[in-house]
Amino acid sequence: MVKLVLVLGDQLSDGLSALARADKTRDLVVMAEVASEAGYVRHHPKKIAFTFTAMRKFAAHLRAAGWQVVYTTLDDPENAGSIPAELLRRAQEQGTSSVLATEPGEWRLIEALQDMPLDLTLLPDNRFLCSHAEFDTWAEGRKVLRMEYFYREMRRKTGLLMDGDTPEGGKWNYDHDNRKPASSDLFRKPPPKAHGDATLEAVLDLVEARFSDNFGMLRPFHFQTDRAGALRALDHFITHALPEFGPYQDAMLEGDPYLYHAVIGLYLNAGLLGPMEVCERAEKAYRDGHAPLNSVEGFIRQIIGWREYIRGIYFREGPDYPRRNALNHQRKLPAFYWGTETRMNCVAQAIGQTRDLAYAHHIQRLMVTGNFALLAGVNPAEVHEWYLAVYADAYEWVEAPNTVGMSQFADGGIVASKPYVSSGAYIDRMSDYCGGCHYRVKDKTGERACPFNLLYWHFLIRHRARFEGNPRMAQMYRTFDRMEEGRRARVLDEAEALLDRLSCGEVV
Ligand code: FAD
Ligand code: DLZ
Ligand code: SF4
Repeated sequence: MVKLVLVLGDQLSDGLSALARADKTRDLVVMAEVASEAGYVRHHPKKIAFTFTAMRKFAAHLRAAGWQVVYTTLDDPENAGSIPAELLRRAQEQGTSSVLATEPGEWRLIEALQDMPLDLTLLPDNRFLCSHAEFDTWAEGRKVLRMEYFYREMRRKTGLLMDGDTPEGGKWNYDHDNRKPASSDLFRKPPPKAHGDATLEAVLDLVEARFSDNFGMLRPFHFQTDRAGALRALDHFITHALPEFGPYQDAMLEGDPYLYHAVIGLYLNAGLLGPMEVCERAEKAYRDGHAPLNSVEGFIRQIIGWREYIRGIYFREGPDYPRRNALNHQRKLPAFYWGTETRMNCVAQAIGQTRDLAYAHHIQRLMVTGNFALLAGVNPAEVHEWYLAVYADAYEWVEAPNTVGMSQFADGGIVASKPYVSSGAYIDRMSDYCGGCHYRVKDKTGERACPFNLLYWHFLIRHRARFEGNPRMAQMYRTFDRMEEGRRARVLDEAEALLDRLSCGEVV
């Protein structure tokens, strides 16, 4: 019997397990642009355009390679609206009930596929380096699941940057050589822009017609949309940015959204690049003397360490993970996350860039927008929905543990050993944002006091019972307790007043 072979919008890889199991001469590949996937959050228009264009080009690529592909566009009058409904429609059309699929990256869709009245074979996603079983074996019996130890296992498993049984250079982690602040003469050639073509233009028109109310600018559209383009972006990164990747990972600079970041997350997550090929290219750059060890190790750690670890947590913790709220934060997400005015320059820069590019780098996500939401006590489910919507690389398996766990501490400390909170001083040290801000980063109280300064103490004090005993936070509590009493009261009162203004929708 003919089998339907499902290929989702983030499964655009030749070696996908469902394709590997199928018979090209008999089976039928099913791909569909559907309202349910395009609308389960209000995705950034650039993310939708990237996904649809890359899907259409991958379908053409499969056809050229001899596959039979049935492809449903979003505006097809027969479109059944969801992935399971499309599979049912195609199953009836073809007189089959057999479906081969690679496990989707979201519980939501896994459950929807399992509920279909069709004979489903769900295969492991072979594009990751660590299987669910391997992750569980590593996690079993450990009190805490720290990424650093997982990462060492992955180095041993892949052999990347290994010198026999020992890590290259004698150390596993070279982060102490990294974390340089931004200086205004930092300059990197921005990633290559995609050239327009008929497929992209048709999708841009469709997305403009259907999703122009979503937050985010569709044009100019700059992402690559096929494997050849993704490989060009990777080449560009290895040549122009990797050598400085380590030192400037945490830097932020107004007007330079990318600095020395790779800007390949969306290609990796959609399947246009594979994690091993990316890391092998980086390792070769080191062995050829083109990039130093601290940068290459730092980059490889993000991919075989963080990326695989985060996925392991998502699948190990189960479908309720995105709804966790360990700190019982209930505030609504402030409107400025969707582009209304804010006087905080760092936040305005990170969100403005997100609106224009569907991209912000890790420290902007963690220490600016994430930090503010955590300090202000925003409901993590709303923060999660925002991050899932606005970034071109966002899928729940990777976004939720980063947001709910790492950034909002809403999983109670599975991913992060302490909350990622900071006052304005951190942002000032790592960026040039504060110079152009309405607020004064040096002011701890008063009309122009930096909101991060006020809310930092408010956060620590309202969660004192939970965090005071954490050895990594004890010093912060001692610092607060050493402040003069009147000053302590003033800080907390002003923080309360700021939160009230936020609740009333005043510009903050
Ligand atoms: P680089 O900084 O150049 O890093 C190279 C690659 O390493 C990335 O492309 C990515 O594949 C991987 N990587 C780095 N850090 C992480 C991490 N913490 N988790 C997983 N992979 C990582 N990443 C996503 O891919 N999708 C998301 O939806 C996402 N949401 C995030 C939400 C929050 C609140 C935070 C703090 C981080 C989030 N990240 C997410 C992780 C990280 O910010 C992005 O992977 C990175 O910014 C992508 O840009 P880049 O390709 O330039 O990455
Ligand atoms: C992100 C996305 C969007 C916007 N649209 C589609 C779509 O129409 N069809 C599809 O197959 N996939 C789409 N995707 C990617 C899916 O949302 C993704 O496969 C799941 O979230 C699982 O990770
Ligand atoms: Fe951000 Fe505060 Fe600096 Fe303004 S002063 S840019 S709000 S850290």
